Amino acid sequence: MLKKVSLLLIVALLAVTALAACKPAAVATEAPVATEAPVATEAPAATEAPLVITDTELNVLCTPQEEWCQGMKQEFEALYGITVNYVRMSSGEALARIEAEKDAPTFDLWWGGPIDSFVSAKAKGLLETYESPNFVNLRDPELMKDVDNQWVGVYVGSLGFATNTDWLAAHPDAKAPTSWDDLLKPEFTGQVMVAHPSSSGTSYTALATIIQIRGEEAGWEYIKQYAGQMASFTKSGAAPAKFVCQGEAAVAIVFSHDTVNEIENNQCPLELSFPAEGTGYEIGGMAILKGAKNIQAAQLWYDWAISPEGQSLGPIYHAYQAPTINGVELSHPELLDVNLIDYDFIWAGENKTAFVDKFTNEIANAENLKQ
Ligand code: S7P
Repeated sequence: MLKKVSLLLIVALLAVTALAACKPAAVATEAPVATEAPVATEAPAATEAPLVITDTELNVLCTPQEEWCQGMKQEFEALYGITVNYVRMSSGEALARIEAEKDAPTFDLWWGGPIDSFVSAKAKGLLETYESPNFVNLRDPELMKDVDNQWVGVYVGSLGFATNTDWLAAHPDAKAPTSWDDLLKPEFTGQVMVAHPSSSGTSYTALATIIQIRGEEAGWEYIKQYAGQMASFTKSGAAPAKFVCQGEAAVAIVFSHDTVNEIENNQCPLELSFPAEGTGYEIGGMAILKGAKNIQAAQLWYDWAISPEGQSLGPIYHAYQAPTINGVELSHPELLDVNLIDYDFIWAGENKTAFVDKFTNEIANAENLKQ
């Protein structure tokens, strides 16, 4: 069940793979295009007629951190001269919104958030099929792309624990947790924070990880005890690291790249650790939504987001997830050099509604979540 994804393997893969053939679209838009747009790494063939893009705007539902959403918007606008309107929402909220709007969608494209939610959205008939020419760039197409081309992976990140080092200094007998069982220790009662799985993809990744490691019966038993250790549940997945940074609790369960961001850019006194018996990970997804009005612009973003140009932007905006494509260096390869479980994204996505309902109805409701 457990699978070690080694740094060496990833680095070797990246090393042996030459800069992947990015197939940028030959584009002619009606809107002004930046004159120095670094679109083409390959000149289009002389006979190839440029694709005429008539869309002038793109509506993006953006699930990663705000700074990265804003950065991607600006980069895309500068490159293609298409206005990007985006709204940032956590995964659970995003899925609920897409479902509620399925007959008249506001958004054209959904970018980011664990693919469990995209698997769930596909099962509900909410996603459009698109076969991107840039699928050839993917490091592991079998894992990182839907079999029917309804979603694709745009980044990878591991789940970890972030412990406040000032709290550790004030509690010399306590240590940063290095197993899921450590979270149940008496010193952590009322000192752990995680988001609620109904709103957050991060938290759902933690829940599905535990059930995959322990099996349904023991997993749910553990989850009941784990929920009893919480100081509170938050709405957004990355928020617990911010609250723990401020000393509101001792330990946060968050994606490890979000902890790195808090340490490196916000001077947070946090120690990053991982459960030695295995931790879950996310593949951040992307999909064009059924009924999208600006389909050409959505396809342009889609191709760009799985090109080396699009995927090398993350660290500029303090996003340290690993790329899903060849030809882009990992900013923090150590975050994947941990004991990752062989996370079953399809199983997790297909069970998402049932597991979230069970958690909400039987363990902790989603009222009064911390923002
Ligand atoms: O902050 C980046 C990130 O951790 O946010 C996404 C996250 O799941 C979205 O927030 P929610 O947990 O609130 O849904 C991750 O995909 C991403 O790596």
